[in-house]
Amino acid sequence: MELKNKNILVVGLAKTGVACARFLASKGARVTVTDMRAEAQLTAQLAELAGFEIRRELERHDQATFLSSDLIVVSPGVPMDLPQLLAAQRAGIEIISEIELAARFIDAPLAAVTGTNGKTTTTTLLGAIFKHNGYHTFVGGNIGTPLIEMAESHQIVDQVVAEISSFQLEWITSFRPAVAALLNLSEDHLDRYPTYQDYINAKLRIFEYQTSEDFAVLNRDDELVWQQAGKLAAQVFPFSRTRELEEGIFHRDGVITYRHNGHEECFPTAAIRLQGVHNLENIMAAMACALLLGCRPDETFETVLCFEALHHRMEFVREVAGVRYYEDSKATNVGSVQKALESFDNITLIAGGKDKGGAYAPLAPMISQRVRHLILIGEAAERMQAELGVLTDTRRAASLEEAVQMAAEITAPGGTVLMSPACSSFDMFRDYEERAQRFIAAVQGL
Ligand code: UMA
Ligand code: ADP
Repeated sequence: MELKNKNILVVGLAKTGVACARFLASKGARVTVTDMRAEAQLTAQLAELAGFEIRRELERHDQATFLSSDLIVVSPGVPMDLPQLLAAQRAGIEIISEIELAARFIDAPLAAVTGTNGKTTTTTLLGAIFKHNGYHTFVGGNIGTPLIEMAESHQIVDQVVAEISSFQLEWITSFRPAVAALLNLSEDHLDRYPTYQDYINAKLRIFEYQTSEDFAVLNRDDELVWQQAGKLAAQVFPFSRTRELEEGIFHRDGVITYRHNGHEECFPTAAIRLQGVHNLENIMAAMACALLLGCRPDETFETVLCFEALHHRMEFVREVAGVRYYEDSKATNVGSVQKALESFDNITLIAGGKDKGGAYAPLAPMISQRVRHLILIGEAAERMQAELGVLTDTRRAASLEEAVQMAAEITAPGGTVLMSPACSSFDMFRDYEERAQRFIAAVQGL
């Protein structure tokens, strides 16, 4: 792809925009960056562009700039229906996402992981497996390091592992992973997509440019995911924790079995540290991707055995007066909270935050069965109370600290206090990490 002297517009100037602008400028393109934020809010980003000749258009998106570009590269946080993008699309201007740009400059095989939940855990594990197998591995994508940073760094890499979000897939035109895993599908990001189906369609694009030489690793136990199996060009490789498979990877009676082309490998699960049924799914998906791309079984499973849970995903904080406190700040949708509730009994659940527009009703059976007390915080509290409040003792708290205090007062010994919000954090916190730290501090203070 020739970039020299092309007029390229980068939309959004956060991590992705900075990395794209630097890469494109270093290739000799005439780069403009545009962001709705003002210069004062972008000091750190602009400092990273120092030394590069890059035009800026801040606090606005000028339609004329979009229309006079040869190519537009869009950050994941910029919605697809931005009027300036739609106008450029109508004018026939090429628009791509950052992962599309990066993939055009990546030679190494690509393993891509998507799904509503478990992406970061699976991607991190898969990266660790490749590294333990001796591959020079780059791990990036939605996990926090834009893929284009790899292209910019000139590292020698023989395997790329990418966490991929629906947002990043919106503007792809050839992105083709050698292996792509779809972990699960449940409602999320309905503040960005008009319908749940639009969100699903965006996610499914991960398979769009695969051919019969590639693999699609699919969750056999997730009906919505499995419905796609017949529609894909890639070879389908299922994983299951409920049924035996002729071809695929499955769990039964404490053993993970991998079957591919008449060959079988067995791995006993007793010594695995990662807890929870959902993590068994993540493990099988990561193992499938690794083994299909040539990793050795022994090294692969050694990595699985050593792998610990990532922070802020159902993490144990402390036991106080016979009550165990867990922090699951990364649970920002109903699907992840459901898995957390499946893991405990006798729960005091602290939930709420910024509403993403989905229904909370799918939590109803688990709330009725397992949640003794529900404490709601944040903007979503009212809607959650309306959908779930009749099912159990439900209260409101004005802050996370008040919620923790309330939980400590009402939870009987033997119970579990779980913060698993089902919402994003931006109404009350900088991000999910700050929400986690505030919860931990409140629990430590009890
Ligand atoms: N902006 C505009 N105009 C708009 C909208 C936004 O100018 O109409 C600007 C904003 O002011 C901001 C920039 O565009 O400066 C948005 O950038 P961004 O949100 O894409 O932020 P990045 O730092 O580039 O982060 C993105 C991903 N962000 C999102 O998908 C929202 C990061 O995923 C990802 O780690 C990073 O690229 C590297 O690939 C975050 C995320 O929340 C963690 N992802 C979602 C999730 O996991 O649920 C999908
Ligand atoms: P993602 O990157 O997709 O957000 P994470 O690995 O960061 O995934 O986990 C996010 C939340 O989802 C955490 O609350 C975690 O406990 C939960 N989770 C992890 N894996 C799964 C899974 N396979 N199914 C459902 N929930 C999961």
